[in-house]
Parts: sequence; C-alpha cells; structure tokens
Amino acid sequence: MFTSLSPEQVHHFASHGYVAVPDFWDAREVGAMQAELERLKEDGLLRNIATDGDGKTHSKTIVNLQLCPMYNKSDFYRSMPFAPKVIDSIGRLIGDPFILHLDQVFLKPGQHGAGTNWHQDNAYFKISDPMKGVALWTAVHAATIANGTMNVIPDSAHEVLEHSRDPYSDHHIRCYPDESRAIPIELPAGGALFFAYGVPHCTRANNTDHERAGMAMHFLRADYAQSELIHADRDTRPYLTGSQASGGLREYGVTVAGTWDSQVERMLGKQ
Ligand SMILES: O=C(O)CCC(=O)C(=O)O
Repeated sequence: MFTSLSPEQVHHFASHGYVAVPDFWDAREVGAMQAELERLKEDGLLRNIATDGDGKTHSKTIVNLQLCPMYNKSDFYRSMPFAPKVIDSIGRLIGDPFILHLDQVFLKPGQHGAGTNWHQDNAYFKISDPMKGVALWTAVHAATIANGTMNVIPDSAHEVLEHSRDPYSDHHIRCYPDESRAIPIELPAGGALFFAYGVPHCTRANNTDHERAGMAMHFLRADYAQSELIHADRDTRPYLTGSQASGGLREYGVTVAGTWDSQVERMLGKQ
C-alpha cells in the first residue's frame, strides 16, 4: 500500500521532470473512480474534442472525450485532490503552499480512441519555473502501450518548444519534439504519473477493444501563479496548503478536506 513518496522518487522527479508511482491508488479507490466516471459519461458530460484535421470539425471517426473541469460536476472528483497522500506528495515535489490549478479527464473509447498530441503544459501556463507546477495523471484504467498510455520526454522540463494549434483537437496546441527521446509510461489501474509543467508529453491512440481514461490534476505553487491563472476560466482554485488553505470551505462553500475516504465508500456503496 502506498504511504508516501520516497526520497528516491522525489529525486527522480527533480532530476528527470517526472516520476511514475504504480501503486499510488488502491483497488477500492480505482473502483470508485471508474464508477463515478461511468456516471459522468452516462450523464453526457464528456465531449469529443477530436477534430478531422482542421482544428474545428468534430470527428465522427476518432474520439477523445474530455471533461474539464470536474470539480463542479462531481463531489467525488472534487474531493480527490484533497486526499492526504496527494497533498503530501505534491508538497514534496513542488513545495508549499500550492493550489489546485485544473482537474480534467480524458477518456479514449476502445477501437477509435484518439490521443492527446505532444505539448508542454507550460506552453499554456507560462510559469517562470516549469518545475513549480506538476500534473498528477492517474491511470483510471490500466494504461499500456497498446491502449495509448502517456509518453514523456525525460530531462526536458527546461526546454522551451514551439507550439502551434493542434489540427486534431478543437482547442489544444501541440509541439513536435524529437520522438526518439520519448518513453511510454505503462501503469496499472490506479497508477500515477507526476510530471512537471515543462515536460513534453502525449497520449496515443487506443485501438484495443476497451476504453481507457486518464484523470489529470494540475497543481501550482502559489508563488508561481499569476493572478490571471487563479481567476481566469474557473471560479475557484482552492489552496490546498498554506495559511490560505481552508479545506475547500472558502472556495467551495463546504469543507472538502477529510472527505476522500467517505466519498470512495459512498461511490462503492452505490454499485
Ligand atoms: O490523458 C490525456 O490524453 C492527456 C492528458 C494531458 O496531456 C494533460 O493532462 O496534460
């Protein structure tokens, strides 16, 4: 059972820009994530962002389903960044205080699931030190080379790559790194990949028979967050640590900290 990131894992992140933690979430947590994702999908809340090569026309043949943000659609996913092991891990990787910057999910249906092309998150966010923001990408289903798992370019977080509009997404930008440096990160369901905002990464097509989802939470050290990053396109970006942290009360109007275990139980109890 995962308890805490080891000094070696923290060092791996600091040296290479990423670290994979295969046992981060346990089987109950994964079951709950899958159940709630199914509910969100059935409620029609995920939308296909894949386009046919013009960046506009939504594809009828390839599908990359996204929900962003999740916190206002799901009390369960709203509580996930408050899980104590998340808060402890992020603090070890980027330092305190930090905020939740974004939360989203990408689901690739079997047979015709589309990847999310190469990009650096810092091409969007442009923080001054690309190691002070980190994504926690969770394999909601086992993520393999065959079903298009996440690929990263190690040792690249400080390289600034040119980005242009991704013609295969309705809103993303993409870059074109040297793919010979890429490594695929295979993870069991519940595995986590932490990677810094500077790291080029992409997912690939899912041509297997089964759907695969990755849930991404982005965290930003508060002293690296420009005010427009905090206030731009979502009304709340909760402080998770530091003197401004209120367990979600100030931003969400309810105390979310301390609810992760009960949210997991609630979700499993519905099945
Ligand atoms: O899961 C995916 O397809 C892409 C996720 C991603 O690129 C991100 O969260 O930055």
